[in-house]
Amino acid sequence: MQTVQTILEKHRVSDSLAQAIHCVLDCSKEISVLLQKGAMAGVLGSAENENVQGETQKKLDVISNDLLKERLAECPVVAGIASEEEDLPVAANEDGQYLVIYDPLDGSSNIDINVTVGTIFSILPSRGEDPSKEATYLQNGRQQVAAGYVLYGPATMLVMSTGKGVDIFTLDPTSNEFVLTQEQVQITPSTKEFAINMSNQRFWAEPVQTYVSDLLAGEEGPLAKRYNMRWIAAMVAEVHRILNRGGIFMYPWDNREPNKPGKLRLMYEGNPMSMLVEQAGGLSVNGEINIMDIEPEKIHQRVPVFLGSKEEVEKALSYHKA
Ligand code: FBP
Repeated sequence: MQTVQTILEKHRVSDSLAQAIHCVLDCSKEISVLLQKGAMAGVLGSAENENVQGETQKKLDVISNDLLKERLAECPVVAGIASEEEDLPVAANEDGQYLVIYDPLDGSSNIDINVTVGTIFSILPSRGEDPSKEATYLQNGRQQVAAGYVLYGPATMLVMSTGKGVDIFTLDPTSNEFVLTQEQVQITPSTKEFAINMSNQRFWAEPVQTYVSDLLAGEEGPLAKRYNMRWIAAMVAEVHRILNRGGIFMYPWDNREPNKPGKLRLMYEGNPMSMLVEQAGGLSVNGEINIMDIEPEKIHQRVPVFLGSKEEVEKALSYHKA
């Protein structure tokens, strides 16, 4: 039985980075218990507050955010944190080597209906810069030293990369240990499955309109293939499906708010998921370039996302270049 620590040692990950990762994972185990208790623990429903994105927070958004913030602040190797639920970065330990950026509960709209959600994390080097300053965190996705998510579904699972491939672990409820269950996962290059919120179709730009209508045209259409569709409304669950059986996940720009490039956030959704997808042989782009090559300008900036099976994402990209 191989645990997270076994794999971190196998990949020669430094003790300090391992410490930061274990801090995130210990919090995720507590979040998993809270989600399983749900209404019994009185943690379902809205918190009646709005976050910096103008979204109504769920009670568990706030609880999981505070738990991670408190624990990471106590972890000596962590210089600072940034979160979907925090307007500004939070400085932690002056001598800390790492910045931890996270989405405490991705897929929040699923919490009250007992559907899969997850915690997404991205770890960057602090470079001795001031962790209370937003600029310190504005590093492109290729600077990530680790990225992953914990999926709270029928099983609680961890998917992680430290730049040496992607490994998947399952939380053993008996030992409360994440145990390795899939090693060095690779995404199939081609697929017959796509995920996009079709209800936004009328707002999409022409390349996405054309590509998606060709997907829907099936065998008789220009792509000459019958595609199936999925939408779980939780990016963690979509990416997990793609790591396991291929596919393409899209959340494109749309003209509802023309100046807002899509819904998903670059620093704590786009970049960590892109590191996992690329490390597993897939592709992740914004319609023009690889997401991890984008130079960030703001902690909460948004990014259009097209990720998954390499050949299919290249196909989607070709519609943008046509
Ligand atoms: P949160 O992190 O606020 O939950 O938002 C992101 C997200 O829930 C993604 O996980 C998911 O892919 C998408 O928004 C769902 O969007 P929509 O509500 O348009 O279906």
